[in-house]
Amino acid sequence: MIGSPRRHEPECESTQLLLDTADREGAIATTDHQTGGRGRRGRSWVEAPGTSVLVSVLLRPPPTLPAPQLSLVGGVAAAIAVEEALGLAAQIKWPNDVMVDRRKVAGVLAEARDGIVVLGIGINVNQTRDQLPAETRVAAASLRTIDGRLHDRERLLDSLLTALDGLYARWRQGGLDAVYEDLGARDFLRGRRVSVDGVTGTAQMIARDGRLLVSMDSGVIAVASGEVVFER
Ligand code: BT5
Repeated sequence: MIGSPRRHEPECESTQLLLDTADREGAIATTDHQTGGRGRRGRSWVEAPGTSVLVSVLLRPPPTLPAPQLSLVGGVAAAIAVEEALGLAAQIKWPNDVMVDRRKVAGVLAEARDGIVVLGIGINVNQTRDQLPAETRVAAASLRTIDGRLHDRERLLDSLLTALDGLYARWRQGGLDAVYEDLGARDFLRGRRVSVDGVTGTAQMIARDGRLLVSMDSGVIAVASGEVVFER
């Protein structure tokens, strides 16, 4: 079961650093504030203390399954938790952003090391507009800036872990195909003009293997990883 044991620190550098190979699968680390929160590719994740869900989960995925798919699995879990809290639809912007109203409310980071994957999820919950980072490539939002209400972070964490537990079990059994219905229905980029590492085209869909299909003048390419900028 994902969620225990749980280690909570009032403050830490990053919850990603609180778990290691000695922990058992499903162990989680949480905090109220990170001084060195991590995004992908050396970027940072920033939040005002006490406003967010910040959690890392230790997973031991079978070596036969592509670990990068876990960022999509985590994204679906975060989207479901956000939808339960807001009563609004959330989307997944491939490969790791959770969007509501075209704004990023959550980010996912899957870090593989020594046979384990540490899956980190950050959800913006109770930040005011002023407390959200301003200079982001994708505009940021919190649940509070979306519906004007304060949300219970522990309850959100609970629904996140429940969703992740179910999705991860399905993924272990049947790969991305087994969770694809929940993923494909929330594909934010589908049909949008995008640039992937400098090349422009139209995003078709997240393929069943987790790659992003983009149609370009030269044909359809499948992108395994990269930075996607959407234009409209
Ligand atoms: C992510 O990276 O979106 C992954 C974020 C994962 C955070 C969790 S929190 C728990 C665990 N512990 C950690 O240390 N990390 C994980 P990326 O796609 O690279 O997005 C990072 C970019 O998003 C930054 O460069 C900013 O532009 C922007 N950003 C930073 N903080 C943000 C926030 N709170 N809300 C929205 N955007 C943010």
